[in-house]
This record gives sequence, structure tokens and C-alpha cells, in this order.
Amino acid sequence: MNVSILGIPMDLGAGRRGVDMGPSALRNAHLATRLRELGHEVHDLGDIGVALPETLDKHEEAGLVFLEPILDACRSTVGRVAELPADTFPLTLGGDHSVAMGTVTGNALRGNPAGERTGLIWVDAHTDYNTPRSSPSGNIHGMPVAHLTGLGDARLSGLGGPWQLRPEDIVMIGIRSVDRHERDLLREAGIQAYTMKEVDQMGITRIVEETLERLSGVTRLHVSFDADALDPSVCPGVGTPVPGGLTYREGHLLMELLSESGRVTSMDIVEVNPVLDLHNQTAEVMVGMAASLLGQRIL
Ligand code: 6HN
Ligand code: MN
Ligand code: MN
Ligand code: MN
Repeated sequence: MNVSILGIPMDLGAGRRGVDMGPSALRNAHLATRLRELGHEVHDLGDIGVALPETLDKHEEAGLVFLEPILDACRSTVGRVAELPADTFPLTLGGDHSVAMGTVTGNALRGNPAGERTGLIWVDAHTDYNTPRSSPSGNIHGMPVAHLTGLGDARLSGLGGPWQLRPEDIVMIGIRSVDRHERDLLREAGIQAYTMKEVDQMGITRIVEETLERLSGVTRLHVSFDADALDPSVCPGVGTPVPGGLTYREGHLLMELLSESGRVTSMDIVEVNPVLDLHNQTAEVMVGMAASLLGQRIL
């Protein structure tokens, strides 16, 4: 396969500094080499330009911290991803999870004149379904999925022009932290979310079977993998750790089964925070997750 790596070094959407260094940490963990060893042709397209918080006034507009520079970065990301050739697999590196408004939109629009549906598998401890009104923090990385489905601020939800993600085309896995009003919004939208309770009870294998069945109508499938979905003992380098996450093997099994399905067409790795990490462990684990999704097998 042809794989295109694109970094979005942004931490404006998170409450803590450091995820802007995620793309560097992942490259340092030999991302491209690992994928080339699997036989892929890998092109690193470098990074999207993102404003540094030190150069900005911390500006909060209507419950949205750093709205304007985040909009700028997401618009650039949409443009850059949407123009990638149809036969490449975009592997986008955050940055905080607000980058997904750009990556998911760009992938949904990429070479898609017929308007084929895009499915989203959101692997995360959090549902990231806040709107500016429901958010307890004002941090935009807690809001990308809501905006992808058309809720919230019109500038963020309008990144794809008239395009919107359908709530029925979203499946979330690994969930264990949902804010009070966010829960109501998720229920109203009818989004399928597998919490850690379901992971414990059903196992990853059945969850993947159900997920692929539910998303059988989509031709494009994006996986957005937040490092905090994995347990903090596996991925300590994250800004919003929540105990009780996916084990190392559950993460790999999830990626291996999705890989075997042959259905995934793009991926994000986000929320890797080298400042909070131990010897780049989180980046190394996440490179392994990408390798499993892109075909690495034990035997
Ligand atoms: N992430 N629900 C919290 C908030 O501030 O909205 C945390 C969001 C975390 C977002 O980890 O991508
Ligand atoms: Mn920040
Ligand atoms: Mn997230
Ligand atoms: Mn998260």
C-alpha cells in the first residue's frame, strides 16, 4: 500500500501543553521505517503549520478556547488531506484530538464526487461529543465528534461545507469518561459507544464484528485512535489519562481485526504527549498500533 504521513503539531485544543510534539515523537519511534518493513511505500509529507500558543492571547470565544487558530489548522488539514490521491492511505499524526475535525472531513471529501458515506471508528477513553455549551472545560479536543455531526459552533461544524458525518456511521470503543451533558447529546444522537464495560463483557472480537456489521453501508472507514484509549500503564504520555483502559493486547487485537477486514481507508494517531511520557513509550506503543492496522502480524 501507499501510505501518506502528515503531522498536525497542535496542542491548542488541549488543556495541557505538549501534544504538539506528538508527530516528532512518533517519527522518532521509527514510524516510517516500521511501515516500510511491512512492504508499504511511505511518503512523509511533513507537518501542517499550526500557531504556537505563546504567540497568541489565550482567547476564549463563546466557550471555545483558541477557536480561530484551531479553525485555521483544521482548514489547512482538510485542504491537504482532501487533495491526496485516492490510492494512498493517509496516516495523520496529532496533535490534540481537535485535529480530527480536519482529518475526518478531509478524508470524507477526498476523491468523493458521488458522496459515498464515511464511517468513523473512534477509539478513545472519551467520547469527545461536547458542544461549546455542554463542555466543562472549553477545550476543543473534547468536541470534535459533535462538530463533525453538525452540532455546536457553525464555523467548526462547517469545515466540510454541507458535508456532515452521520451519527449512525460512528462507533466508539474504549469509552470510560463522559461528561454529564455530553451523555445526553450522545443519547439524542444515537451514537453507538462501546464502553470499557462492554469491552470487559463482550471482548474486542465481538465488538469488531458488530462494528463492521453496523458500518456495512460505508465505503470509507476512518480510525481515529486517541492514545488515552489504552490504559495509562501502557500509554502514560497523555494529557487526560483515565484508569481502566484497553490493554496492550486489546489494542493490538482491535487493530489486527480491523486490518483483516480490509475496510479501513485512513487513520489518526492523536494525543501522544512526550512531555508527560516515559522514554517515548507512548509513541512507541502507538507506532505498534499503526503497524498492526497496516498489516503487521505475529506470524
Ligand atoms: N481528548 N471531556 C473532557 C472535556 O474537556 O471535554 C475531556 C476531553 C478529552 C479529549 O482526550 O481527546
Ligand atoms: Mn494547550
Ligand atoms: Mn479524544
Ligand atoms: Mn481521550
